[in-house]
Amino acid sequence: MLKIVTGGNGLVGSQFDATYHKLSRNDVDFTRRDETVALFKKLSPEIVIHTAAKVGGLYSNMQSPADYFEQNLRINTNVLEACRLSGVKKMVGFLSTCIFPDAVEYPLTEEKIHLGPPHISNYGYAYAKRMLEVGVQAHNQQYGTHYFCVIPTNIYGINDNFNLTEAHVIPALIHKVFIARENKTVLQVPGDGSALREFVFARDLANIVEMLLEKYEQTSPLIISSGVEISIKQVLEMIVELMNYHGKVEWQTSLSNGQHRKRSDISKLQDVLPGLRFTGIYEGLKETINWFESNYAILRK
Ligand code: GFB
Repeated sequence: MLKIVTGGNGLVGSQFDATYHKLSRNDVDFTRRDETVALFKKLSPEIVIHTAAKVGGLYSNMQSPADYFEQNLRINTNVLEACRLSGVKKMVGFLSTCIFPDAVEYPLTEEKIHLGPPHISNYGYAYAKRMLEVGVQAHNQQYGTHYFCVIPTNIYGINDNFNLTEAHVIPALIHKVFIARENKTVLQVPGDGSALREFVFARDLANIVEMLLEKYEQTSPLIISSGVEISIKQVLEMIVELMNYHGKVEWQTSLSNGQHRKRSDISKLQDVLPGLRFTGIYEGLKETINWFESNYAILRK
């Protein structure tokens, strides 16, 4: 039974083991319909874990909303159609808790996705991802497929993109602390650190997706989070401690904090997979930082 992972070299895709056939940019351009459909017809997979996307942190999303909208819409439309045309039995799509409405009653639950416009900082990405969820439900209804989406909170881990301008907060801060420590310069951090986030370690997310492929019989989306909310300031303090940085920290408070919080309700996930355990943030940061320091020469930065 062929199981493929799109985005096979990415933060989430790279966590799956060698029993999966990994597809990356070197194999196919998912923004091109003809290439995508032809490849899926050739491989005819039974299961598709679709992680490929144009992703980035808050500031990259604010910079280029059209790129995030256009590329993700193309990728998801092509992969959905290619799955249908090649008879894929099960497909898991990836949304994100940042696609929820900005004005919303917390905690976030799966039913609230479309109850209002997303936060202004990432509406391009958010609407494109919402259309993946719509596309999944429409395919299930019209073609009797069994596709579903997971909705992770902020993901971090080894093999992330550590590019200073495109990256999400944890890889960006790890890289910034590294540079400040090595060059003995002041650590400049955008925002004021007050924003709250829930984080999920990429390896935990991959393990949960595999369990869901076995156990989850429905097609409604599922929020995946550790359920632990933490401030950006607290995350920075752990990274600074773990990386032995003793220099000055300067908050660039003129820069946006993005969404203040994305407090999520994980009861649906807990019903499907009772007793789930997550890697704690301190442990996860330690593993990510160790990997970063030993792979600095070859990692995406
Ligand atoms: O991971 P992040 O960029 O995305 O986190 P979001 C942004 C938060 O971290 C803001 C603070 O409160 C920033 O002020 N922060 C501090 C930093 N230093 C940095 C830094 O050096 N880089 C970055 N990027 N942030 C994203 C969405 O929202 O969530 C994406 O825009 C995606 O579409 C992602 O869905 C999961 O959590 O704010």
